[in-house]
Amino acid sequence: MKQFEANFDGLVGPTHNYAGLSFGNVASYSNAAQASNPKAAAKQGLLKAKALADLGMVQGVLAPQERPDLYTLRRIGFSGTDSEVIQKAAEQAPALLNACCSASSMWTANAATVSPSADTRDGKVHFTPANLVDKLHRSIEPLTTGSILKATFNNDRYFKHHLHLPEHANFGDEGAANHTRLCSDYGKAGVELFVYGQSATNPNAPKPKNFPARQTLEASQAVARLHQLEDESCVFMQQNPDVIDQGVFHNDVISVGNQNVLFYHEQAFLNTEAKFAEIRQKMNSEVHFIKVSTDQVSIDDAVKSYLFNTQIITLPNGEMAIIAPTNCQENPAVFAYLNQLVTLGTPITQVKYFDVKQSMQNGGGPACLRLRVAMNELEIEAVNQHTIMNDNLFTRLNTWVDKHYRDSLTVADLADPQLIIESRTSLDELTQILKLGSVYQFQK
Ligand code: SUG
Repeated sequence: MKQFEANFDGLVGPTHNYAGLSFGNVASYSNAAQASNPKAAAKQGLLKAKALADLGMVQGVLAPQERPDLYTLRRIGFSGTDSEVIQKAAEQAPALLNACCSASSMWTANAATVSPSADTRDGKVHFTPANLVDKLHRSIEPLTTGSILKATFNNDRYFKHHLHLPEHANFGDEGAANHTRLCSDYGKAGVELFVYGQSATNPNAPKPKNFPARQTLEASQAVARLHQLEDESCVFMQQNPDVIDQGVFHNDVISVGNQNVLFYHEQAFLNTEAKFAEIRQKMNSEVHFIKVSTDQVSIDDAVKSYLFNTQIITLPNGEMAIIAPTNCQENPAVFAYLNQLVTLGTPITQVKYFDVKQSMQNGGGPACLRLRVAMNELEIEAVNQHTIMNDNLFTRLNTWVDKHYRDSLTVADLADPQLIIESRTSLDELTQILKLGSVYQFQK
């Protein structure tokens, strides 16, 4: 049976804005209070997704969440009509209103951790939504994420959906951004590499000094248990706390893997050699570890360009391509490195650049915008087919964005009561296009 790795990109929601909500994420902080362009952001995302579909990849989309999140605003004591709730929050607690308006569900690498059926004991594809407890604006995502995943992967025979982990810092979980699957072939059992920022229950373990470590070892272990993974096919590796303190808030800002390739910066991890030996032993087949040294690309350049927040994809002809943000072209050291990389004789033979600057300005590159789901043909057939990208869906989604999205949004605009009406109208239409059913129901 044929095996694929599908990418499910998050559609950018109509409230995409720059509110500086993510301490430790350099781009989010440095672009705070700039005007955003939700329409351009959504279209940049659609172009990338469509280009991957045109390359012969299985490409899907995941719906955004309803924002402003009136359910949360009411839960924390703002009452009255919808517009009164928004007005009171804007006057009394603007920071809380901002947190309830973020379109951050677009970064679907943080939606969930996914284990393909080839790795799990019950032979199902497992999904655990990330609890995202480290950031208030993201901690309100997981319940709706779970609904959207169930409506997209809506077949109990093939897909197993778990509840997100307990909402406590000990179980801080950021999903697939800290999870990489290495394998010889998508359909064969692989090694699931969980990269964590800190161990919550060991006070003596290394941890960053300035910025938060969003992923704990305990969360990664819990996900591995839930997903019925064998110990012999899991590796738990710690991120280097020094790079977290330089703005590497997720592992996918400093390393990325695909099949038998792990592309990483030499400063990415702790105990690198010992852990790579464990990966080699558990893989039992060849692994290409492609190391980028500090001399070639500094951590600062890696964080600014998002060299490692690229997608490595296997094209239908078996070659691998890197899907990079145009920011990599604009950074001389990174561009020189990528030009050289494709000549080194590794499986990576080409680089394709995409402008995703609207997302990049909030710290989200190409890899943040997608959730990877390796599936066989039967599993792909069991996915909600209305979410799969093709010419027709691309046209419909572009028309939908043109109709509903603004081309400028400032933080001050978040107090506009019209925004929730626009958001609901657009999402009502989207749920019909994607045939999702009532995924936002509990938020009402
Ligand atoms: O969680 N930015 C997101 C970016 C997530 C990137 N994801 C991965 N690396 N996989 C975050 O920090 C910024 C929102 C704001 O400031 O308005 C934000 O949430």
